[in-house]
Amino acid sequence: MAPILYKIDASPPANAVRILSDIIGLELEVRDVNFGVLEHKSPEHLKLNPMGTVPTLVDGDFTISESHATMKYLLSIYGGDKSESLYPSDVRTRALVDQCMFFNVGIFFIRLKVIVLPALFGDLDGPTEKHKADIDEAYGIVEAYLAKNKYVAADHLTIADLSVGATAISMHPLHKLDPVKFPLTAAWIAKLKEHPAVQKYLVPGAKILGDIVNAAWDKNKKK
Ligand SMILES: N[C@@H](CCC(=O)N[C@@H](CS)C(=O)NCC(=O)O)C(=O)O
Repeated sequence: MAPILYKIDASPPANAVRILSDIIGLELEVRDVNFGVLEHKSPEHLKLNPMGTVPTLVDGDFTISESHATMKYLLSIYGGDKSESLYPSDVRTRALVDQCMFFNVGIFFIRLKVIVLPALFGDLDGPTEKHKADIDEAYGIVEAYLAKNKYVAADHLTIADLSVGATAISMHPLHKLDPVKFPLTAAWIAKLKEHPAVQKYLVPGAKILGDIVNAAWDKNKKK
């Protein structure tokens, strides 16, 4: 039976998991979670994932949430010969992949989340100057990683690119990346966008997120 992925199309971390699944040829049964009625905070969903977030994955009798942990799990079980390049076993390369994944969890994605959730579920009517400065700082960190390797953690694509890339591509419609200030990041994003799985999930997902959040900002401005 295919693992079940609870997701929304607009979710960058859910799209990172879906891109990975495509790359390793793993079929997922996807189920939408209705954020409009707070289904992600329902007792049923909280039982699967106490954080009340997507993505959440159910693989038989095993449940895992948090996209970065989920991607490592899927690679270990289903990655086959793709595992070594996507999450290299060389200790230092793997440490650099982890570094980028933790940067995404703790810094980059959070800087997206703080301009999205308060717009959808509160009164935020656009990113403040502080939000924008924080996002630019995070773009600068990605730029510094890319000054060392062709991709964020190595000279080839790893799962770190899927996670950090999902945030970067989804952030762009909310606070544009300046290609003059961050040329390496702009070129890396353009390269990622050529990938068929990125085109299939992330490019449309980022557009949906951008449209929803921009509409929420406009609506909140009129309050
Ligand atoms: N670090 C987590 C973040 C998950 C997350 O925050 N997902 C968002 C959707 S993109 C969500 O479910 N937000 C609802 C909430 O935080 O209440 C991951 O990578 O899975």
